[in-house]
Amino acid sequence: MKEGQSIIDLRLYLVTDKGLSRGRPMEEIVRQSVAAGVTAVQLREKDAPTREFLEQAFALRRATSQLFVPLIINDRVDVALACRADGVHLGQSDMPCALARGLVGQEMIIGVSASTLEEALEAEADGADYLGVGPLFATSTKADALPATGLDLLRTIRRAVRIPLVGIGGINHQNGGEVIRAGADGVAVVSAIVAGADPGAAARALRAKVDEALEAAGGGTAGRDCQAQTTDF
Ligand code: TZP
Ligand code: MG
Repeated sequence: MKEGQSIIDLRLYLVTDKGLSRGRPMEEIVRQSVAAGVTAVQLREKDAPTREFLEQAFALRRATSQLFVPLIINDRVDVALACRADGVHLGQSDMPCALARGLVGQEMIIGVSASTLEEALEAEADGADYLGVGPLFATSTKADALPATGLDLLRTIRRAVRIPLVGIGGINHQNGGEVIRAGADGVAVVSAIVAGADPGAAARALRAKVDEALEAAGGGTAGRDCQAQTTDF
């Protein structure tokens, strides 16, 4: 990868949560929000049995391929491989990044969650393609979320690693710009889009803040020279 080039456009990264979708099909929320500026989608299914997780993964694989946005699967390397996702996102209690890399090969994107500088450095050394840093702000979306780290963690990690960073946790259109100004290449959001009465309007408002902040910062790594990795399906 060339310096300053990212393999995934992280500017506005939608993370799904069926429990917050007010009964609306996730494909519909994905379509509306991608049309309004979401650049990447992560399927996050914390409670679904494997069969159900796979069904949702194949449904979102079809939708995201049609929409030309990458699909990342949360937690499960096997589900990511089975549905030919563009990537997998691993937390600190999931399969270690280095082992996952051995299974998925060099082409698949691997994202890793980091809540400390040490975790960030380790993930980069282990071959992660991007980091999800947080929870930056208080959130009720993740049951076992650590206390909010604040933006200083993001600033510290930005200075220490070269791979793209996405902030996560309690991000909305009011604080999204600050997250970019603190060094993130993009923002990952669940409730601000998924739980919104109008997911498209929420995505549009967030994307405008992200773009404004990236523009002022001279463009983040994810915002320039992105190579589309979307798999045909
Ligand atoms: N990881 C850290 S915080 C979080 C995850 C999955 C939840 C973020 O959800 P929200 O609704 O955007 O605060
Ligand atoms: Mg996980």
